[in-house]
Amino acid sequence: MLRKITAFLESIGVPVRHAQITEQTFVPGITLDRGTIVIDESKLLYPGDLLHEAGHLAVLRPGERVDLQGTAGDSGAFEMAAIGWSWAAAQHLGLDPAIVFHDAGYKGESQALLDNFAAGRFLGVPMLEWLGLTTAATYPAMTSWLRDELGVRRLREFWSRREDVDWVATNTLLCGLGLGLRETYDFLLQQKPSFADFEQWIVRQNGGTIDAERIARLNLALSDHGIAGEPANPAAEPALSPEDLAFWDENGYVVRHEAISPEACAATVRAICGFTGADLEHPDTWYGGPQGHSIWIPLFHDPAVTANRHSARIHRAFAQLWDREDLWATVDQAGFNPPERAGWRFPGPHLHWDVSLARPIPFGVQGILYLTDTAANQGAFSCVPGFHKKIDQWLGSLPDGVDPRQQDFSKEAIPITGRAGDLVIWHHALPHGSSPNSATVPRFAQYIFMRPSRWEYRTEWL
Ligand SMILES: O=C(O)CCC(=O)C(=O)O
Ligand SMILES: [Fe+2]
Repeated sequence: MLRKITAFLESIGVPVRHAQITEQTFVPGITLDRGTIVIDESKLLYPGDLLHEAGHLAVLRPGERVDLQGTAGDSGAFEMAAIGWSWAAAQHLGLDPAIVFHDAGYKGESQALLDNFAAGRFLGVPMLEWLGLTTAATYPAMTSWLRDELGVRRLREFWSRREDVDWVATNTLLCGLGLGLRETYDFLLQQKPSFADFEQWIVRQNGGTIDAERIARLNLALSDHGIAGEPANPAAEPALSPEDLAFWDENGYVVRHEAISPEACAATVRAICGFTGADLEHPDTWYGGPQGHSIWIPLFHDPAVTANRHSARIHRAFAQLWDREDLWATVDQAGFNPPERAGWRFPGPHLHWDVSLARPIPFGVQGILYLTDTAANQGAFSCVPGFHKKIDQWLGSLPDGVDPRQQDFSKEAIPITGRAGDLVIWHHALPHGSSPNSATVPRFAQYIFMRPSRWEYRTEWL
């Protein structure tokens, strides 16, 4: 039985070591040393105690487990969680629960505990559920035997990709964790990390910490009923005027001037130059950076780009368009579109849609933040104004077999000029793209938009 228990503990990632224990221990023959369970078989009286101690370890975060020395202690809620955990472990191993809840322990309450569990009154389950280890509906089956570092709902399913996490929830999950889609899939596919390594990578991408309040909001957003996002800032002034909103309705795009400060623009330009190796004084350095022949710059976590995603004005502008405050900022790339020259032609994106053309097209927005003044011929963002109003009807009028994505909108598209710090927001039903830069300086940009936790999405891609 001892072998069975220790093999189980090792299989779930609780380290076990056999050694002579000379000091006095709280539980006979068992002590904890930096998160490892140390067993002295000559002194061990109740092998079931191993499951209780392991239960205490299991309900702590990995970083907290290694702090444990001697005994796990027995603070109320965690004691209940450890009890619920050890009962589930006994069931899982096919052991008589009386081996765990033995007469010598539990201050004489072991029989009462056994009676409760036998009658289906499962103790400690709300706590285990809160820790993400099981659900009330499936207990004593456990979703996971060890508590995660971050405790984010659905993260384990997303990591294992054995269970389906739908596209909308995936986006909310990654936005909430401050992660870009591409970098996350690249990391998972290329590194094939353990779950613990994945969590550590997430924390590193966030500069070493993710605040607990953000995790709590994200967990609510990912629950069946939650819709939490970034909190509203009631003090923030409206970002778009009634005229702006009327313009938006009519044209399907709008420019929010001074969405970020000149200092924030300058810091972001510096970050992009740092990444690409571009020196504004020397045009030869504008080409051949690590981004290759592309205007997309995979710069996701520089402090300057992160700060822009938390701009209150940007949040307000999107909140007005969505008519709700609980939004998450996408973690998207930056942009660097240098002037065309021999050997370097504008690589696109030409006019396109990023949304499925299955009708009706749901509401959705996208955005680009200009970091320097952007003239019409400087690779400006371009779009077909007002197309959001007619797209459904236009799609319906196309003869069978005609691909809407192959139609030429170049005559109807207009370049949207702007100053440094301007945010251009457009309805995703507008054909849009960047454009060739025939000016003498590059266009610097950051792609940013915000969405609620849930949004309407067509699974069929047309
Ligand atoms: O870079 C641009 O101006 C357009 C980018 C674009 O197509 C997009 O962000 O979806
Ligand atoms: Fe696009």
